[in-house]
Amino acid sequence: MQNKKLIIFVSLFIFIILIFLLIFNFKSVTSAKVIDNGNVREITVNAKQFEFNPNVIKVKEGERVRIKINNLDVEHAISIPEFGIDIHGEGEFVAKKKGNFSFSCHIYCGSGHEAMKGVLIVE
Ligand SMILES: [Cu+2]
Repeated sequence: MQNKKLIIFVSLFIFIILIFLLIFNFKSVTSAKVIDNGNVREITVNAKQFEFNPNVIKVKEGERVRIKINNLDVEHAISIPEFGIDIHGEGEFVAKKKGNFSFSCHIYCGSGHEAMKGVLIVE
C-alpha cells in the first residue's frame, strides 16, 4: 500500500517536471527566431558635428540591435523613421525587415545638422 502511493507520487513528480521542461524548451525555441540566439548586436556610433561614425551600419534580419551613441561634442540622436524609433543615448530594436534604411540626427545640433545622415543596412 505504501509502495503504491510512493510510485504514484514519483510518477506524478516526473510527469510535472517533463511538462515544465517541454514548456521552457518551446519558449526558448520560439524566441530564438526573433532575437537571434538571444544575442544582442551592440554598435557604438560616434557622433560629432556633423557626422556619424560609422555612418553605414550593417546588421542581419531578425537581429536585436543595440545602438549606443557616443557624443563627441554636443548632444546628437539617431532617428530611423522606417522602424519608428528615435535613439537618445542608447536604444534597442529588432531589425525585422531587409533593406536599406536611412537614419539622421534627431536633435538640432548646429548649421550642418541636416547633413548628419547614415544608412542602416539589414541583410
Ligand atoms: Cu544634429
